[in-house]
Amino acid sequence: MGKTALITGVTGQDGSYLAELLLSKGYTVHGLLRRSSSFNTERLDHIYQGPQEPGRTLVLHHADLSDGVALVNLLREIAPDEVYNLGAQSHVRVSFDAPMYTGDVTGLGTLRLLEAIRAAGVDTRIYQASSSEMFGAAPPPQNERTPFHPRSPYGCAKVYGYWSTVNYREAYGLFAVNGILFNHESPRRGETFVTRKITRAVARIRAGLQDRLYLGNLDAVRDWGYAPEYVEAMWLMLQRDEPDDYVVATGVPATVRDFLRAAFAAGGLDWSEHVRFDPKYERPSEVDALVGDASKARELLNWRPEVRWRELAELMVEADIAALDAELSGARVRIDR
Ligand code: NDP
Ligand code: GDR
Repeated sequence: MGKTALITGVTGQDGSYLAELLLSKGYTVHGLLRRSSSFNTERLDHIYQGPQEPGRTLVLHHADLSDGVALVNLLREIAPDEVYNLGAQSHVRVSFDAPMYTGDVTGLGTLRLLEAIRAAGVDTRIYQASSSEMFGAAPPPQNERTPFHPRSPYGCAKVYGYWSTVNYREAYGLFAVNGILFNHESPRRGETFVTRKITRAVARIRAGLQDRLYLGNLDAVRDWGYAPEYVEAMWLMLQRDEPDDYVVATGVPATVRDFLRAAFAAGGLDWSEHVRFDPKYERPSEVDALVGDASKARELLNWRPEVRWRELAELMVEADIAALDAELSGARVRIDR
C-alpha cells in the first residue's frame, strides 16, 4: 500500500509540484481546496481526477485553514501518513494591507493544523512551509542558527508558525519539521510576485499587448531557486529518522535589477525602455538581502539545487512566451511544465 498525504495549499505553485511528485512516488494525495467564486484549480488541471473516477489518487476537499473543526474532521477521515502545510496568504506586500487576515491564516492556521492533528489522534508527520522572510533584517548568509528579525506581517506570522511547529515537536513528540525555504519560482509562480510579473511582461511587451512595466524596489537581493527542486527537499525532510529544521536555498545572490535585465534580454528587449517606478509596489519595511546557506540540507538530505537565477529567468520567459502564443492562437493553455 502506498502512503497517503494531505497538502494544504495544493492549488498553489508548490502544492501543484508537490502533488505531482507524491503521485509519481505512488502516494494517494489529498488536497485542501478553499472555496472560491471562480475556478482555482488551474495548476492542477493536468493531473485532476474527477470525483467519479474509480480508484482516484488525487482527491480534493473543501476546507480552510481558518476552520479548525473542518481540519480535525478532515484529518480523522484521511488519517494521512504525511501532512504538508503549504497553505498561506503568501504575498508579503499584501500582508501589510491585510495583516490580521495574514496572521490568522498564515500564523494561527499553522497552529490550528497542529492542534487538529492532536485532536484527531492521527499518527502523522508534518512539514511546515517556513520562509526566509523570517530572517528579514538579519544580514546574509542566513542559516538555521540565524536569529529571526521579520519585517512584515507575513514574516511575523511565519515566525509564529515556525515556533508552533517546534513547540509541538518538543511538547508532544510530533514528527514536525520546518523547511526554511528561500524564494523559489517557476512558470507556475503567481503573477504578482516579482519574477513572474517580469517574465509575463516580457512576453506581453514582445507581443505588443503592453508597453510599460511598473515595479518597486530594484535593489533588493534575493536567492532565487526552481520550485520543482524545492518540493523534493520538503519530501526528503519527512523521510528522515528524526524531525529537524532545514534551510533550502541556492546560495547565489541576485538583485531584482539583475533578474529584470536577464529576463528582458532573454526576450530580446532592453528593460530600461519599458520599466518605470511606482511607489505602490514598495513595502513599508523592506527585506534588503536574503542569501541562504543550505549546507545542512546538502549534508543530511543530500539535496542540491541545479537551476540558478539566470537560467530560471530564461526558462520562465520561454514558458510565458509559449503560453501567450498558445493563448493568442486560441489553443488551450497547459501549465504542465
Ligand atoms: P501560493 O501563494 O502559490 O499558494 C498558496 C496556497 O495557499 C494556495 O493554494 C492558496 O489557495 C492557499 N490558501 C490561501 N489562503 C488559504 C486559506 N485561508 N486556507 C487554505 N488555503 C489557503 O504559495 P507558494 O506555493 O509559492 O508557497 C507555498 C507555501 O510556502 C506558502 O506557505 C508560502 O508562504 C511558503 N513559502 C513560499 C516560498 C516561495 O518562494 N514560493 C518561500 C518560502 C515559503 P488559492 O489557490 O485558493 O489561493
Ligand atoms: P518576496 O517576493 O517578498 O521575497 O516573498 P516578491 O517576488 O513579492 O518580491 C521580491 C522582491 O522584489 C521587490 N519588488 C517587487 N515585488 C513585487 N511583488 N512586485 C513588484 O512590482 C516589485 N518591485 C520590486 C520586492 O520589494 C522584494 O524585495 C516571496 C513569497 O513567495 C513569500 O511567500 C516567501 O516566503 C518569500 O518569497 C521567501
